[in-house]
Amino acid sequence: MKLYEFPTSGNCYKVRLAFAHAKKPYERQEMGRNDGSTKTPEFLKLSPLGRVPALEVAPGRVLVESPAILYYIGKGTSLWPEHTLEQAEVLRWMSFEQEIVLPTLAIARFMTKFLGEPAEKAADIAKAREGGQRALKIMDDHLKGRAYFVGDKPTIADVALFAYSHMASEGKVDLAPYPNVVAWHTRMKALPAHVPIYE
Ligand SMILES: N[C@@H](CCC(=O)N[C@@H](CS)C(=O)NCC(=O)O)C(=O)O
Repeated sequence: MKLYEFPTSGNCYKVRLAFAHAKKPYERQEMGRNDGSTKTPEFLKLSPLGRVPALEVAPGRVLVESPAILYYIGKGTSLWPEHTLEQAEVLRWMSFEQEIVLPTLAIARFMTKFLGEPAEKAADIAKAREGGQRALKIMDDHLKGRAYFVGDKPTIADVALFAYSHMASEGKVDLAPYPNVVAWHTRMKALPAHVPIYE
């Protein structure tokens, strides 16, 4: 399988982390963030929005959207729970990640780290940081008394939520008010299969 990616993208990191936990082989194809390589007619055939991650699972068969990719990698491993209710709970947290975490923590990080906090984006950045704090509070409350988001083992929900939350400080969102999230980050990093985003 071939992963088209930006190495510093949290969405692409989720896929590498899932592959590491699932112990499945894959190859990496780095795309440029600013060279137009994700907007060529050839790449748009693979990923119609011109986005990464995109995972070529077989010649001509490409998956986009990280939740779908994580499901494809995780099914058949302990990353995807056995019981329907737990599967539904994993989907709940993956929807939360897409709808609540990406527009806040991921955008705060992108505008801070990659755009250098442009003055004209100050209001958007402040909104993204505030939204990130709300997302982290919900995660922190849920993690009280729990080791992982669903059940007692890491699932693709943990993989998805770990990516941008553990980099919150890169968007200047302080993690100190969220001790259960910080403890869960420590737990995730201590798992034998863990890989960091920056190698
Ligand atoms: N919902 C998608 C979001 C993917 C996404 O936003 N990818 C970014 C990199 S993190 C991208 O390719 N941006 C380039 C663009 O939108 O032109 C997912 O979870 O995979």
